[in-house]
Amino acid sequence: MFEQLKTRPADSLLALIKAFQADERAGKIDLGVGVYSDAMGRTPVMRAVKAAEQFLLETQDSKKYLGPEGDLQFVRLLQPIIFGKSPAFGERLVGIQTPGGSGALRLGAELVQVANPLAKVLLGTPSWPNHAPIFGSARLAVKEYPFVDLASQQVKIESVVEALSFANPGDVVLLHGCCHNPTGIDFTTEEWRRIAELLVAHKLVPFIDLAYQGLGDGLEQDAAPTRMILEAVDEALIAYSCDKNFGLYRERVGALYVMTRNADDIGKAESNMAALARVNWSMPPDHGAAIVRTILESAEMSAMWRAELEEMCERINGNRAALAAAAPDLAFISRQRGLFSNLSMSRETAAALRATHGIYMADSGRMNLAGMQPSDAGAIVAALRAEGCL
Ligand code: PLP
Ligand code: TYF
Repeated sequence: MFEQLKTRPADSLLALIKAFQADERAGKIDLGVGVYSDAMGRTPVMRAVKAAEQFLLETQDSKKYLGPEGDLQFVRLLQPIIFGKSPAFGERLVGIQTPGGSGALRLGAELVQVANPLAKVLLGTPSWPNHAPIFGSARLAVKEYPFVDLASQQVKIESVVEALSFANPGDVVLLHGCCHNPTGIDFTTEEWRRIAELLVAHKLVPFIDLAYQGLGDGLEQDAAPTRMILEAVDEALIAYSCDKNFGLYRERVGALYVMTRNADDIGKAESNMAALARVNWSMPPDHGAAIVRTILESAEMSAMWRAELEEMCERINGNRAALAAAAPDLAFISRQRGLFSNLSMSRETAAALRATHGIYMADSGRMNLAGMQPSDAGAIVAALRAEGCL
């Protein structure tokens, strides 16, 4: 039967990892896949993670099954970090541990499909390349609309307003909670307010993807739009990832939270989330979530984590400032947040930046600002000039 299969293209972002490794030039710069690297160019295991792993090694006395919900203490301890202390949505919120933010997106998509198979998912483009395939493979119709104009690096707010205004009640709106991937362009507070009003007016359900909390302006600031949206609407989904802000990428740590209209619906949502987890992965992998739980249970380890996350955030914003200072045309980079900015360029130009200059960014022109050093800014700007991008 396998002869029936058609060969499919590799994920182009993940393919960049191999291409970069294979390049033997000394001055090569990796602005490809979205992982953080430090001033030494390493993606270290965070200090608090090492401490928690040590603690788990010494104290964990069983690896018996936890169940499809995973580590519920992990899910509970993340809640104040994401949602704050407001009791407003407390009893209408239920969460489940998932394999990464990707697992949360998939589970949330399937939950929507079960609850309302006719719901369309509105997706602003460009977006993370996995968004549309995840919703599509959960058998939901995806409706894309232009979100950003890369040439001007501006949100197309009228396009967003139009997309939401013409949506049907019950349609789902995918929103990046902070640190938009791939553009680094987040809505202003004013734009978020307008979106909240449209969600309410047209009875739309926000599905917030929060994969980079703490890597934009800090934990609290990065959560503010999510909290504001949740205050405004009746129902919502939140796909959360700890893979970037705890540096746990390959451990696959995330959670899906669902906010229901009233406390009566909580049990229904909870039982469906567990049932969908069972048919997808039965139970999520434990180790990464146990690390995060251990950190959040300890005041000392939490403080270590927060301090290192702040260092990471400052380093990224320092790299942004260095690029902006090296070229006036790149001033917008210092106003954008998170790991990414997306320059407007052709695939050929991105390929030339790799081949001629050893500067690896996605074919789309997306660059990972966490992959450079401030001292690389001059070389990056020179290469962009040589290829006619500036
Ligand atoms: N959502 C966005 C916007 C992302 O960039 C990523 C990155 O991988 C994810 C979700 C998924 O995160 P995870 O690696 O936890 O599955
Ligand atoms: O956008 C990125 O680079 C990260 C990592 O299929 C990633 O989100 C990229 C592609 C993919 C999974 C993770």
